[in-house]
Amino acid sequence: MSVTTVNSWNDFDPLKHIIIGRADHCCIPGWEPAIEAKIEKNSDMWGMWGPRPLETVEKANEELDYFTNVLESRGVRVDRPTPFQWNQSAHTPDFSTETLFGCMPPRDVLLTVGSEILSAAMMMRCRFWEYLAYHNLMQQYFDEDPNFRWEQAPRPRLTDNSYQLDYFDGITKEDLAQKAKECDFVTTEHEPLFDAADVLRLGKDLFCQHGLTTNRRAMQWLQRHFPNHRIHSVNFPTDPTPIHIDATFVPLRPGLIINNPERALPQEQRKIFSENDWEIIDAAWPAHDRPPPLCYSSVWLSMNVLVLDHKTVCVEATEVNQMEQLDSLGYEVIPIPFRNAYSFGGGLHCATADVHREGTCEDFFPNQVPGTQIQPI
Ligand code: DAV
Repeated sequence: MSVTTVNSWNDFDPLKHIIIGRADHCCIPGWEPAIEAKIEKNSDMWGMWGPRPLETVEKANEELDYFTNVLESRGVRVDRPTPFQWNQSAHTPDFSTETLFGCMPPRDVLLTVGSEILSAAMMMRCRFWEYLAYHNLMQQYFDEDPNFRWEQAPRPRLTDNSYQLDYFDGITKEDLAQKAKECDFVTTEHEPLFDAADVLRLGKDLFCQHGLTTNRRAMQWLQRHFPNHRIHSVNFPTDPTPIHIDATFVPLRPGLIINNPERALPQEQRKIFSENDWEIIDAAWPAHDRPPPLCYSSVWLSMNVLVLDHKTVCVEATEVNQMEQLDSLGYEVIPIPFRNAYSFGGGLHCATADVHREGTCEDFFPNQVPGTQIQPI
């Protein structure tokens, strides 16, 4: 047995090894194309860029460390990335950014599929170099696990061609909602772009959220890259700025998914689930009516839970409604204080990336139905 095994096919089989992010030196990004999708013009972060206030970094790190300790006390191996000084400008031949972002939400960057960890082709310029914070860990896994596949999606160029630069000009809430319904997003189809957190892994089937962080071209790339998997495109038309699937559509165990009631999966896309006896239920309502200060995400981080096995789940400690729902579904619920960490890019699922869960690549959807699957081109 090697010291390290990279192997994870879904988000619910018994967890053995995981990466938890760090808040050190995290920055609020300056203007770049599409930033309005993450930082709305009326948000407390608009126009404010550079290092986040030190006391908020310290509080977030305390919560991330506590989360680490809880998982370790349950026998899970936890690794942490190596933060950079994110408050520095960066350049490629195609673009420059004033600051980088951070390495709090590893889930956005690292996609684990079986024995492979793939760093994603992310659409934000300030996140272009973020994968380097995980380089030491990847090198270590490569040295320790002879089966580990250390992979990288094509590095995007992120020129102005990758964005509709006038997308947010004078846009109203209604326009934005309409555009989202039509899958007209601020990012274009110029090159494959995806965040790993848009990919829901269910064994042989990978369900990708089509939104502003993941385009169709990326799904075609993923279909060619994973020829033994079926890549599906799903979208949630009532979400005006679809960023990551893990506060929208969250699997709890084989056969059960919670769906954000404000972002329902359309009927025609539900078929593949119902035809294979998967139940989709509404997630509980968030306990808060607004996110914490300087936060990119919505109140729906309430459902961004980390499942440890089919009977155990970590939930943010103040999300009483979500805890109650999971309790009534038969889970042992472990409360984890995480509101301060939310601001840095997400909840308990975002803040982690799988390295090893027990289990194999199961075929949960033997009855394929037309509608969602990406056709190879
Ligand atoms: O609802 O703001 C957050 C997902 C972060 N990974 C939301 C999506």
